[in-house]
Amino acid sequence: MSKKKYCLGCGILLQNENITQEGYVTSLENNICQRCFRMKNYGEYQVVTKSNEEYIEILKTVGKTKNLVLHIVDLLNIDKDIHAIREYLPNKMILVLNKKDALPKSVKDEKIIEYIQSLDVTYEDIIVISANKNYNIDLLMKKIKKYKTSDKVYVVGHTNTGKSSLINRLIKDYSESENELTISPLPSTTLNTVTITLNKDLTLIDTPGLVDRGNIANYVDSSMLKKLIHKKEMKPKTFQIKKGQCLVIDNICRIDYQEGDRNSFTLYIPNGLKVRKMNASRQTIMKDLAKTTYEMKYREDLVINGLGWVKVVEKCTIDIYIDKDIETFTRKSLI
Ligand SMILES: Nc1nc2c(ncn2[C@@H]2O[C@H](COP(=O)(O)OP(=O)(O)OP(=O)(O)O)[C@@H](O)[C@H]2O)c(=O)[nH]1
Ligand SMILES: [Mg+2]
Repeated sequence: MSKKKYCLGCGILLQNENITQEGYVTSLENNICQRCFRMKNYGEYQVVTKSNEEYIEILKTVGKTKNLVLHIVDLLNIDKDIHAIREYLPNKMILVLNKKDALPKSVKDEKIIEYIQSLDVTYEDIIVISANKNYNIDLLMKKIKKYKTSDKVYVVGHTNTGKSSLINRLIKDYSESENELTISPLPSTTLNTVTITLNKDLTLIDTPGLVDRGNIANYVDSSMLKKLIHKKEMKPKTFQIKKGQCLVIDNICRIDYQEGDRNSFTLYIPNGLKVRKMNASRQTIMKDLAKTTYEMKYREDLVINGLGWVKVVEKCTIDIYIDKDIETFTRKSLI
């Protein structure tokens, strides 16, 4: 019997028997599956729905090792429950806050770290990086060397936080390897653990990531998905708003200002999305959207999972109309 072979892009077991199943290749000579091939070469994305039970099993296995773990968090989408992953892992961990390039340049790393520390997290260290723009990668490498307990280091986090992008960056900067993991704007790109040997002292293990059902990326078509990508520094949009007015973000959601004094709303969302301010009475309710009411306190963000957030300065009451599957929540202002 031939030896099992796994996709070098996403970790799935390769097979040449069923074209509709994950891991399909026309020939077992190939090193990457057809799905990865299409994503890498044509930017054609194919959604795969993963269950979290599988990922939790992976985390438990990681938890049994004494190896260092990098917990990758997307700064544009800080997990509502940042502690969830930590609960499975007694390991030494570094919290890696990724995608700094997309935040306004005026936001200082120290401020972000202070904010995260106020959430009562316990890590050996916290670092702000950009995998795409190569920011703080050398410093991260120093920290990895400082805290690693063996040559193996695991990379975990929610889906889409940039785990594979970070590993690709480390491959480019610190190894001779030509290997490249598959990355995409869709959640669940990586399907299984993938082991990458950077050098004789360091092997990184990529993992698929915890699925966030409430993330907008699960519910939009590929043209909108492309609009949600942050290629450059975000340009926040500020609106002065009063009772009876509303903001409409593309065809995604509508936020009504129900109660409160004159206020200022700043939107931290991808640059390509259109925002219109109008009178709520003139705007018919967008079809099939669910309404949620929030009592905003002084300086809070209304977060739309996977899209961004609205910073609200004064306390007020707002209604948001959005697809019922997309999660929204409030937090104290990040910026
Ligand atoms: N702006 C910005 N985008 C990034 C950065 N790192 C990753 N991304 C983007 O984030 C998206 C997800 O990247 P991946 O590397 O596939 O994320 P992942 O955590 O491996 O995702 P899964 O395998 O699905 O769990 C892609 O669109 C990346 O281009 C970064 O430093 N800055
Ligand atoms: Mg990945």
